[in-house]
Amino acid sequence: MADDEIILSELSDDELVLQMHDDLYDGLKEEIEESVNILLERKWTPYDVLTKALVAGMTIVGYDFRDGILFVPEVLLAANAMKAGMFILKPLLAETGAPRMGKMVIGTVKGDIHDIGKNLVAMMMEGAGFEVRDLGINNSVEKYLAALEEDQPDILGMSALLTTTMPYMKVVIDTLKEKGLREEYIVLVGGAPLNEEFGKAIGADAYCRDAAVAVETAKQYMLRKHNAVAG
Ligand code: B1M
Repeated sequence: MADDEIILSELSDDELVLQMHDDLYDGLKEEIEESVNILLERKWTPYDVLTKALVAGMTIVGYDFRDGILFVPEVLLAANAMKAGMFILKPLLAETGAPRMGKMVIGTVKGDIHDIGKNLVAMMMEGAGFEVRDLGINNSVEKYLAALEEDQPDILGMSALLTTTMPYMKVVIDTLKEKGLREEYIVLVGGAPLNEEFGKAIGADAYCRDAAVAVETAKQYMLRKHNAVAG
């Protein structure tokens, strides 16, 4: 073994989290998987592993991609390592035994292939007791409509990470309006380039800054929906 080889299990929690940020940056899938398992063995909650180690690491990748230090191939490797970590956490986050809250259809909009944030929202919603149908990436209005008709969910969630694809959310909402279907669904939108104002401008019910906000917002709207039915 080389003298400078790092034994992940011998690092303190703080050192391990910093090492995970580095390993994510370098796209080291196996190291990320090992570290996720170590933190879980150390009784970290799946949510803390997700936010403090994985999401925080991906944020650093995002800054350097923006600044032209990292390029698409490196970011793809980082994304794959992130997904491998999320794959371990997914069943644990869904295991909360939360009561059935409602149904959601979620997908990334047409022209956009970013799916990490959307996957995270889907995972957290499942963990909170929602049944989630994930339509994946690059969804046309027709695909959203077909899924809504088939599944009759309470909530439609849309994700967009590009300033060029976020206007497509309005295309979907306008089509729902034209078909007289807009009031049938709670429409939640999210993604890094969006904000509250954009959410309002396109006629969504709410903009969700992150996955935790998406869960809280969905719960609030479901409560309102149930109260409206009961009252
Ligand atoms: Co792209 N990319 N990318 N990229 N990428 C961004 C988005 C960018 C901001 C980077 C940058 O330049 N700073 C930039 C967009 C600039 C802009 O539009 N103004 C960009 C670009 C330019 C591109 C390409 C055009 C690059 C190129 O080809 N030259 C290209 C576009 C491809 C396409 O979609 N057609 C591209 C490609 C890629 C990769 C394939 C390499 C990879 C995606 C891999 C994958 O997703 N499977 C990638 C990545 C990884 C990123 C960054 C670095 C990270 C995104 C991410 O996963 N973040 C990103 C930089 C950034 O965002 N700062 C960037 C982690 C994730 C947990 O956060 O997705 O924000 P996020 O999700 C959060 C919230 O936003 C919210 O909750 C999530 C969890 O808390 N949320 C929702 C998200 N969706 C929601 C839905 C909801 C609710 C909340 O519904 C209810």
